[in-house]
Amino acid sequence: MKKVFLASIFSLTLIGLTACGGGEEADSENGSASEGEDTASENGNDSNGEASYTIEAGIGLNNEHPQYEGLLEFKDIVEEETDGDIHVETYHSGQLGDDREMMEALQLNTQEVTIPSTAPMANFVEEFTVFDFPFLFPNEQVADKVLDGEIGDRLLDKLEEEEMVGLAYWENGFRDLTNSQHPVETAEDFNGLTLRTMENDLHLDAFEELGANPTPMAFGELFTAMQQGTVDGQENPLATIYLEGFYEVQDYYSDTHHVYSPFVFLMSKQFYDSLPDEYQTIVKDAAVEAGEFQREQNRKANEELLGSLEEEGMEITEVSDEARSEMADIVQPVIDQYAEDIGTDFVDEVYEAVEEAEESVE
Ligand code: TK8
Repeated sequence: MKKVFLASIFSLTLIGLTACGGGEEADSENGSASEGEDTASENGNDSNGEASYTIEAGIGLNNEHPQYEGLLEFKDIVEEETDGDIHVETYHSGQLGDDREMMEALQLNTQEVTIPSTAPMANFVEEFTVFDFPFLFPNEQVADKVLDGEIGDRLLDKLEEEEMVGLAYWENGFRDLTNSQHPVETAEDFNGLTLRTMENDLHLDAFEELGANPTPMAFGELFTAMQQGTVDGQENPLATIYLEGFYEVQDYYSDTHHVYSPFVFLMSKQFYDSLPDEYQTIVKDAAVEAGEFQREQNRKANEELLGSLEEEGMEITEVSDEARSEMADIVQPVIDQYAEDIGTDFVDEVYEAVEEAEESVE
């Protein structure tokens, strides 16, 4: 059953009209959104006229993030492989809306591509919740194997019932905690912290179980909420924390690595079905190839940026394995509840796939 909300239909139509009417376009070269002056031709977002198809691709993170680098790679591959017959326009920093709004726009076919985290996707296909189970994946290599294998494919297939096509898994990364109050070293340090979470019930319940006061919020509202003290903290991968400038409004970072967050490269099913078979293969292969590039760039950024956070004045706390396993024990009842909700047989298969992947990457 399509979970499209009437209120959203109205707002998305407005967004769709604005975007189609030549709303703010991202400058894919130097990253500033162009407003007023027509720089569309310089930033590659102009429609070159001869294109039979135009893809409007929107993401929530800014143009410095590996997610946008990956999107530009996708654009280059598709435009080259189709000799420009498919034209890709890229929009970053939530210019087309937040994750949930952009997924609804794909359902309405008023936008063609977005690349959300799996957490908000659980509001459309609840089985995606499993990928947000705390401490499910021990490392990126195991995550790649499970996501790019039969389990990952099975979940992508479920998206078609929601008018979306999942073309590839990209990487958001291991999520870490930041806050403005005090260092977080153990589970009890979560007590009383008001934390923004993604719009995902599992994340909400898990942080509540840890003693925090979680509040769900779209990513686009997060920086202001931290700046105004509406929330004490948030959790995101290191690359996002640094490249979105969270160090300007947060003082403490803890490498909790509590969830490995995948991105999913999504396309409107109506648009995908409108493409000739040859072009369907091109966009799918491009999403996979650009995803491999994006994972590499993301891992490089996450390795290099820890020192930069410290240089920007954040206090870095390394969380011990003992503290992590205490956190895992505390949230286990929440995991068990959601396993019941989405199907314990399926969840058991996912954990078996993780174990098999662990053995094969050792
Ligand atoms: C960006 C979001 C972000 C996610 C979050 O659109 O909401 O915290 O981690 O990457 O998808």
